[in-house]
Amino acid sequence: MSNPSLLIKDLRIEDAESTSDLRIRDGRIAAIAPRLDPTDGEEIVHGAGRLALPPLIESHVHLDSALTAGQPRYNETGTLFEGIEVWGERKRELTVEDVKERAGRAIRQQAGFGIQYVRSHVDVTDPELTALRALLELREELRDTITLQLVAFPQEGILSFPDGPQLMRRAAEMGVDALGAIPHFEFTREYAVESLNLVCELAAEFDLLVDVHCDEIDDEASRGLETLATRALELGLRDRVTASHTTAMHSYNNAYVVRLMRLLTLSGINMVSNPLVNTHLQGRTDTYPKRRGVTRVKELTEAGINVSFGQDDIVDPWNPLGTGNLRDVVLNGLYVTQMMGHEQIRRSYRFITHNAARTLHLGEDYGIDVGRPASFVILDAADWQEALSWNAGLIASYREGRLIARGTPATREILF
Ligand code: 17E
Ligand code: FE2
Repeated sequence: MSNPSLLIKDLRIEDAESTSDLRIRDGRIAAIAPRLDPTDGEEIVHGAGRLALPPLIESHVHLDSALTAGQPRYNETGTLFEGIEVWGERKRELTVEDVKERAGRAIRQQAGFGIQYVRSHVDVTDPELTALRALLELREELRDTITLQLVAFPQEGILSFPDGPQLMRRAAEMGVDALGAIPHFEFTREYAVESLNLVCELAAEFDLLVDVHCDEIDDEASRGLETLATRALELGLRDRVTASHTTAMHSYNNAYVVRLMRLLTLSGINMVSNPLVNTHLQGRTDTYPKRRGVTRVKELTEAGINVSFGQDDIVDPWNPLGTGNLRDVVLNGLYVTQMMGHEQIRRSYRFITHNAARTLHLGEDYGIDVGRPASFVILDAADWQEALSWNAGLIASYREGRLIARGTPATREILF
């Protein structure tokens, strides 16, 4: 048959009250209706009332370090800073093959949970830029199946690292999607400000996105975010800029946050929170009470600022556990930010779908709608609350009409 189409019956699309049938033709969604009758020779799949979501999006992960936990040693203090030291040791051993093999494995794990879009930070504080070369190759090899966005991430600083500014420019020339910074790790507040100015200007020059590891520290005096948001506003970069982590915002005084919220709203920037890993890394200098160290997701969301959730790490010096499954991140995120109201839970899949799509600038091709590419996932649950509670497995992941990952429904037998 020259023009096969596929009819999937009985799917709950996002948070719809009732189920729909969905037709895929030529890699696009051709129709959605409460009931569609099969055409001649059309293949039929029974959705059985299961949940369909737009593809899941990992908006913040470090694939260059994925699956290296214990190499050469474990991070026993659980601090960000010991993680950076351990990674600094492992980094000396990197080869292109090593990075591609681990990152490729991690991406396939992610795909098994329904992820199709991944923004990975890549450490560029390496004169050889080995990890970046590896991930640029992987981005090309996977391009038809998984969208990989790469952020040039200066793990050991820009102004505080030998040739840091030149390495950022080289990364921009090599074709990264976004530029990062790490103001709270620079030697001085002045360097922090200068590094943010530098990446915003470089991003404007190369027409790149910006995604900064911003104020990932429990220091209430760490205020990179106000500088980043101001540059985003004044250079007109606006929602092309993202502030990741912003854990210091947990510790800011409320009077300052009121002033900051106005600026954040004006600037239009996106925020990414990594609740699972930051509850592990932050609060490490506290005795009791011990801070949670997660940015103010509830208040930001209520103010209309776009927030997504990321995994941050998969089995590396900053997170010894994890699989890449974003469900764990959303579950932890809702508990730790106390976003446990009924509507907050119902809408929480947006942290790993629509909100993340805005941050990644995926545009009009993203979402389950007639005329758009037939890219979506089916999870083994009747709705999102059930998927979240039961850690529902993936049934199918379609990318432009092509099945790229699948699973079988989990069964349990209670033997009494
Ligand atoms: N590097 C960093 O600076 N912060 C993190 N959370 C990770 C790596 C995972
Ligand atoms: Fe990170």
